[in-house]
Amino acid sequence: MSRTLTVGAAQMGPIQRDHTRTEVVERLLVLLRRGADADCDLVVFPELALTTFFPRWWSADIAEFDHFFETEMPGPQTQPLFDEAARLGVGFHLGYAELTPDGHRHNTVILVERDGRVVGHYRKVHLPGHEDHEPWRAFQHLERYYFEPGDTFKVFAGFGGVVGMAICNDRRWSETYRVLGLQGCELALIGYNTPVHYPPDPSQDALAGFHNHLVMQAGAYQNGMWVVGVAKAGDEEGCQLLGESAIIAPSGEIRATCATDGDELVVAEADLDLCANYKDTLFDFARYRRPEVYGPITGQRGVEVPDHLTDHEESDGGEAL
Ligand code: ING
Repeated sequence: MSRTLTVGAAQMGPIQRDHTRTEVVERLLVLLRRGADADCDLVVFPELALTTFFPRWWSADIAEFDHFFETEMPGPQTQPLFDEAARLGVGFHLGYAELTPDGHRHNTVILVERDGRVVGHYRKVHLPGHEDHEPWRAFQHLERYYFEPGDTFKVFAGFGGVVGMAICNDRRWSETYRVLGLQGCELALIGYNTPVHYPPDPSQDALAGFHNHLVMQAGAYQNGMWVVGVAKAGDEEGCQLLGESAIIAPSGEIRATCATDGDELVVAEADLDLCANYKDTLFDFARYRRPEVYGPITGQRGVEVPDHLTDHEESDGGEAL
């Protein structure tokens, strides 16, 4: 029996600081219904899909931004999304800022099955940016101030296969895909809010789109998994966020990508059995991977290279460093 899923990447345009949850949930409902009309089994919403990307601002009182956080999921304002999804029989993935009852703050996503069952949650492991106010920046990227990191990558049984989740900066780290891949992940869902401008190195700005697809296509291919990357895009409070949401096959091919920076749904048929074409051949980890060779990779930049290895003379491979 085919395990083909109809997947919708539900890209969102910008959410401004004063947009209410009710306004945003209404936009999510429109995208969800479009997904249902396209016979989607699963609609993937972005990272922090309920609010503007508030870590772009510094606040000395961290609690000043608590209104951007959800203390329950679903809560009164998000319940309509859960109800409508269950009524339509469409599953969804939703990113949000989580404030736990004991006061911990996480950048979190939830995955909900077509019958309304919560499949699982994930808390962002790789928090980019900086911990303290850095006024030199055109805008802040204070995820390391507002959030505590998650501590595990998990996979879940759902949608007829093995589903994993990651968030935004996680997609830039090859370990993310490999740790999910080693657990048999067939479909990785990755929401993102990516400013096009990168203050520490503006030379990367022009490559933002290239790097976005590069890392997800590589991760998909090298681990034989589908990758669905979904943006919150457009001009948010003067900060341009990258769009180019994409549905990527285990071959690394892009099967669908958004053309706008607004609310846009793109759909693709994801045959989960296609993963085996790669997991059982080229990337048969059990047969070909050499973890005993890799060891606990502890090397780091800045290792002194002995002179004799930098003289560029022909060598017979020489001694290892
Ligand atoms: N955003 C960015 C991301 O990793 C970033 C951080 C911006 C990295 C620009 C590099 C360049 O896509 C989040 N939210 O992680």
